Amino acid sequence: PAKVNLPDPASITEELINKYPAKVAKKRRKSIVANDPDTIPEVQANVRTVPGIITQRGCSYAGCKGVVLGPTRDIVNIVHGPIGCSFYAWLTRRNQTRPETPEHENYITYCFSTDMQEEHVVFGGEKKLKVAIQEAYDLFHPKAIAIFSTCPVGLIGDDVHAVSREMKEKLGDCNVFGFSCEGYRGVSQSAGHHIANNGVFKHMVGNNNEIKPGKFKINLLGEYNIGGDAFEIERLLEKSGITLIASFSGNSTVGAMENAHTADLNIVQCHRSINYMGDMMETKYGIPWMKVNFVGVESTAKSLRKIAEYFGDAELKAKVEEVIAEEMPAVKEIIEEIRPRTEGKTAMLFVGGSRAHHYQDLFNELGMTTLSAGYEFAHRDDYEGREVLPNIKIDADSKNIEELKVTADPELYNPRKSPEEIEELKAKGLEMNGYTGMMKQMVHKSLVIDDVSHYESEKLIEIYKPDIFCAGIKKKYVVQKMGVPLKQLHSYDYGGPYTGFKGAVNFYKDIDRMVNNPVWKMIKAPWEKAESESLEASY
Ligand code: ICE
Repeated sequence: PAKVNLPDPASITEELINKYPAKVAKKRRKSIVANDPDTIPEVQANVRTVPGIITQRGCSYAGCKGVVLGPTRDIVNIVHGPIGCSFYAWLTRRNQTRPETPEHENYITYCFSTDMQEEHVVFGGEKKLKVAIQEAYDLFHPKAIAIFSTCPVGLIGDDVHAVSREMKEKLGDCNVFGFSCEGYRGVSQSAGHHIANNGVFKHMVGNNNEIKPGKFKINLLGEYNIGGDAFEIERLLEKSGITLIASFSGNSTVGAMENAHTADLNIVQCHRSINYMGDMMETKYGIPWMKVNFVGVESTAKSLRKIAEYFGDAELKAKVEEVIAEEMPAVKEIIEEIRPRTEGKTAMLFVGGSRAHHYQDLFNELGMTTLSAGYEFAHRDDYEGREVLPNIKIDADSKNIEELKVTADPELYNPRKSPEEIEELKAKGLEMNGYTGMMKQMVHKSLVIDDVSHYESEKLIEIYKPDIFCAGIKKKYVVQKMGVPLKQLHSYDYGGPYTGFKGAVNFYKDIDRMVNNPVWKMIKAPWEKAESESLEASY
């Protein structure tokens, strides 16, 4: 990264919190830390947001239905709850999918809800849910129907699991399963990820034992195909001769997930939402997992090499090198053209539980420095890059993995690598089940902030005046009115893909256009306006 002279983080922290009441300031201070990549400090994360502070977080239902299950095209996802919960989650995540033919099932464009009314909240909604499942089945005859509980469902005690079991039995050829992912569970969507993983693992993985052809078989965990990201990764895997058994869950199907236990390696792209699945598959089936990152060209090349290293096959290694050598020149050409215009510029990233870290690689490639970054709902290990025991228990099924170890069926457990082989791979620098973490990649004195509040982000912009701010729709227009372009790193603002080699080129071009657009200098931030300038006068 370029050398920048960062202001003193301690005084900035004070400026960010000095307007808060003492108790709030005390709590927020623990989530705002000055980075030291050599001696990584502790960051408070995954704790309840202080009421009254405007957070960017979502809820458990969003994490379960929207994030993990939503991208699978042939599951009918029925939301049990008032219509708003479903309507406002309808296609907003830009997860794309590509059915084999136009006739193949694709329910992603639909919005299924039980449309719960006051009457159902008072007298119970199970009957209505059964009718909805029957109706969806009669209309579509899907392979699977998943039920998602919204807040009122938990409050009134509708048993979505019992209804699912009953309907599964009744329908016979349709897998029906439910999730207790009421929005209020846990402190953010992170709890919903875990609930989703447990359910997908329990109800889907292992249902289809068919052995697919392929020498190097993997699953791609935590790639949800936003803006077509998964398409680019699929292209690179295929070109390298690596067989993708299942994706969880971008551009994926029920059939693929049911067959996932036949793969020999799990690679994990999103480091927050799905590591549970990696752990469970390793415990029950003996499939090792490792983190990868297909955001950034250096990381993409490294990830492909990691997969080749895991399989240890000379031919695969050669093929991967060939692919990298073939793809790189086009990227180099663009970066050489763009970098002189982006070099030395600065960025801030406040996104989700994984991307605020991964996208720093692309900014580094553009010669840009990240001044401040943070996640909305990640856990301490995602920041600190080391094992951290949970400082707060949030997951309904957090015992799951331990239980699984006890009940793992020895008949199913087939370790793909012996413990000695795993140790050997680790010695070679392969981070099996490793901890990554954004902080060791960030510059000294940069500010790391968990669950940044709206007020804090406005202050940050005022103090640092970054060249670009990365967050989501909730911040976009506020930030842009301050004269700073905002790149949405959830939905990509209609752009993407940004993964792999082709995606990196898309990202470089988009960022170049944004940080070098003169229009931003024409907007005056509120604090730049003269006292006398009235609001009307600026329009
Ligand atoms: Fe993982 Mo928005 Fe995806 Fe991450 Fe996760 Fe969410 Fe997407 Fe964001 C996601 S699964 S929906 S990479 S919940 S963009 S953690 S917040 S950074």
